[in-house]
Amino acid sequence: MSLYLGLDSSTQSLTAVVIEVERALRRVVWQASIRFDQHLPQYGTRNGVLAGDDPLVAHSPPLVWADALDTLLAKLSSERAIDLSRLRAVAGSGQQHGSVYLDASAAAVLANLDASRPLVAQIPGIFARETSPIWMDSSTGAECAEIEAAVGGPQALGELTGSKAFERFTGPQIRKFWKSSPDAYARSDRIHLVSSFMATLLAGKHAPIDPGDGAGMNLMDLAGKFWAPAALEATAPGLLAKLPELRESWSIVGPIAPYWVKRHGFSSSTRVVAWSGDNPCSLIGVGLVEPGLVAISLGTSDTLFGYLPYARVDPAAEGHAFGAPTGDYMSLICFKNGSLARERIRERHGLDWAGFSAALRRTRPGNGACVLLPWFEPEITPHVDRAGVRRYGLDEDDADANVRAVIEGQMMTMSNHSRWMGVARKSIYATGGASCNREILRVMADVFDADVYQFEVGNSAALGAALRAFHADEVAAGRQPGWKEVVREFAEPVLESRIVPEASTVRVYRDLQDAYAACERHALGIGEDPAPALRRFGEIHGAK
Ligand code: XUL
Repeated sequence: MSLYLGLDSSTQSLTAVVIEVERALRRVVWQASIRFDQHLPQYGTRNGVLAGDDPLVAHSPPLVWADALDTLLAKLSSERAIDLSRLRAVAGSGQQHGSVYLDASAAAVLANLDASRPLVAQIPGIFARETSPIWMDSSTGAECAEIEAAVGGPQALGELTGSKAFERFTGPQIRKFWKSSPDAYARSDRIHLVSSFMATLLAGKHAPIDPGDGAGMNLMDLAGKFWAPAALEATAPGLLAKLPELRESWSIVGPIAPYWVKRHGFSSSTRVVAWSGDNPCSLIGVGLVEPGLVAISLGTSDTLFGYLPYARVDPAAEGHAFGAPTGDYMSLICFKNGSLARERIRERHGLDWAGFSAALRRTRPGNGACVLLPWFEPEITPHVDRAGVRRYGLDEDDADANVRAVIEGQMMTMSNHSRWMGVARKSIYATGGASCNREILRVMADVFDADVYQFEVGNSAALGAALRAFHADEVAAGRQPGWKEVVREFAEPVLESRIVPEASTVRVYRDLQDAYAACERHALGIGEDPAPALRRFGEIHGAK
């Protein structure tokens, strides 16, 4: 019986999913999570991020990710839940865009770790930069403009790399680092993504970057899947020599390093597979290995994504084309104000999740023409660089109305800003932490006019990583398993979970779409007062 481990190094936690794959039996055998704030409080993170003075800056300590890896693998081994000698391969998923800067000592230190001492006691000296900018950082507006100008404009950069310049993308972050700390940049021997850094720790040697995560850097030629010279040149001097290799998602980095074998009892034949981004891994974890469906992940960020057989770039330049772990492509659009916005409303009104759901049940679709734009943090889509929640016709103290408004606002904005993807949205696969909440998914079904399905394993990124480990191990053994066969039985939605849209509510949301878009344009400073549009909506569907 073969076992495969998938790890998901996300913003707030590290999660493991172990799967067992046999011809007749396919099942998840172990799952566990380490939450950074709660289990490793000594790093001082809040929701996985370090506090700072500048609201546009978001950094995390890479040591917390390394510590979580040691802690989680110790748990896997000590619980004796699985027979580690049967673990054939491990792959992983990392929050996208975040970068880790290692100096020239890293390779030797990681290859010679002492198994009698914790990992984090041995690696503080390998970093050329103590903290890592992560995807929530939006402090690189100037660098985005400079990079776009150098390659011939946003459209040209989008066509080359799959996205125009985005503040959280790794290239603009590297450029900012080079400009502000040229000496530390010069000392950076290797610049990893979160994904390739974690794979490096497991393999004890520098791991490659895959095209799924590589496309989130504004540095990779999307069509050719190689580092794009024009983008590198526009970003920082000498960058090519500092980047890991780009290799296919099913590449084997090597056997697991002796540290993990001696310290936690892993088998020295366990293979480490290249890691990818969390969204590319989720694509596999929800079984989107052919065109025609979209998934929505409700996590720290909310993302909407779909498989693409070819690279299709967003003409409105709000979204992205990434590589997919199948070797093809995926489209994605990201909303920063996901779970943290839902939690802010929940906490502000003293509700638990049951109370939050009850408020959704008590309130009417359309919310009596009360609208909320949930920009608790600067937003990625639409681009908002100054945080500030905007309310239209909505009393800040009305708990029920604010609960419905935040969910309707999130679903409206996802629906409106994802039309460019040009994929059918008749069925939506819901994943991520909040996808267990059926009241939230009811709003999703009605706003998108689509059937919505849930999955048994909520963490599709970790499951997708485990499935990728299985796939890569098969490829390494000389077999070529089809992706439908790889995901069979694991990444299939629970059919009985289907939520069907209600025709009368779909009509309400169709009418709200214009009023919502008017609020958004007004809040962005590019549109008129939306009061008349909201009044018209209220006259038809009822006002507060
Ligand atoms: C995607 C994005 C986020 C991160 C965090 O572009 O920025 O979804 O991957 O999980």
